[in-house]
Amino acid sequence: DGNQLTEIENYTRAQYKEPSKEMFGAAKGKNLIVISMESTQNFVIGQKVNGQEITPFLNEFIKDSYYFDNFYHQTAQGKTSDSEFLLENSLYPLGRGAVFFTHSGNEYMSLAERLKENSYYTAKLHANNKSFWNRDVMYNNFGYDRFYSLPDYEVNEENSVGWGMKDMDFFDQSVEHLKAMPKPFFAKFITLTNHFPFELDEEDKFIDEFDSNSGTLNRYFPTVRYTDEALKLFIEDLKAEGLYEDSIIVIYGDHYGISENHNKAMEQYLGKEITPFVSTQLQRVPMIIHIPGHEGKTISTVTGQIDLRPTLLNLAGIDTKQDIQFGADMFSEEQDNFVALRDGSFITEDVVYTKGVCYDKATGEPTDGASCEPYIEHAKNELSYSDQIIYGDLLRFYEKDEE
Ligand code: GP9
Ligand code: MN
Repeated sequence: DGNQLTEIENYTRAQYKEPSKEMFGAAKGKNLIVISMESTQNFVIGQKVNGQEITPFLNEFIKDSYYFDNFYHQTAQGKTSDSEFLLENSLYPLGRGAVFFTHSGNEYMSLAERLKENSYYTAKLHANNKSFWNRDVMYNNFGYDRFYSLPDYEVNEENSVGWGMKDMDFFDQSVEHLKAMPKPFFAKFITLTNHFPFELDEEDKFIDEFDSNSGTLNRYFPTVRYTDEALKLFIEDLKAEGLYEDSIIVIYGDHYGISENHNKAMEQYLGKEITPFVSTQLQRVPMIIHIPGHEGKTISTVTGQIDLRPTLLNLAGIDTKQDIQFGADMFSEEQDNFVALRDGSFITEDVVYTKGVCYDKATGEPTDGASCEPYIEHAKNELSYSDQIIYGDLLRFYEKDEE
């Protein structure tokens, strides 16, 4: 009930982190282009396979952007939809099932809604069936002005592979949609080609497959490389259309692509044993924010998808102090360097806690539990408060204070 919400509100407000003065409003009035990269983990960034770069475009783009190299996905069974849920609400997805299906009728305070209140046009772009993951229903709830889905694209045999439309064609056709949108817009893209089972046509293979006992991991590298190329062409198009200088561009990975079933092959690629510590570190996904006129900078604060909403709103110059959310602005000087994963694992500056074992980050070896002890309760509280909001549909009781 309402009292339960008050307790949670007190908790989230106590966690509130002041935005960085320098970054607050840095993207005010600009278009916001957010791209969710299917199944892209951070271990491919800056790396090679068979002597060939896996993400040559992103490696260059990062030099000119803010790059968060300790950014974790926090998704569970809802996969891509969970990452969307995190972005919109700064709430944790559920431990079981997909909240996009189970709680699509709840009251939320979405990112899209807040941007709309501040006169942004809001759109989702994803060339798949609109009802996949119950997206059409959930996007309506989140208040999106428009969902460009399958019927908004010309999809044929030629420009499809695997799950559907190829990323290059998707971006190419999406530029026309962008041009038609009122400004400023918030446009959220979801790529598709780098999805299990990682199929590609011959002409789209820019690098060779890896050679291991896992066909999945072997094929993963060329499909990641393909999406990297698609992003490069998209950015070139944005420049040609005069949209690049007026937009901030955010690119991040939705969730892992290579599951623990492929550990043997991953060990071969990484050249090291995959302990639970390494597995947890592999849950990092790329996180890149490009702001025109800003120099590139790598930021190693421990952050996660839960932090996207406050970060993006603050960049747009929109205050979130009164909002119920579990993340914090990633540029804040007060950032607490703490990320809870959905399974109760957590990461801080010094430790990784997973499957009941506390690891020293510097050595990757198990360490005295005392270094993790203070955070175990904190991780549980985070997840449980967020779950209470979802299960009780508590945001319907939320009332904004008078300013
Ligand atoms: C489907 C795409 C993939 O439209 O977003 O979803 P996933 O299987 O990664 O959750
Ligand atoms: Mn996905």
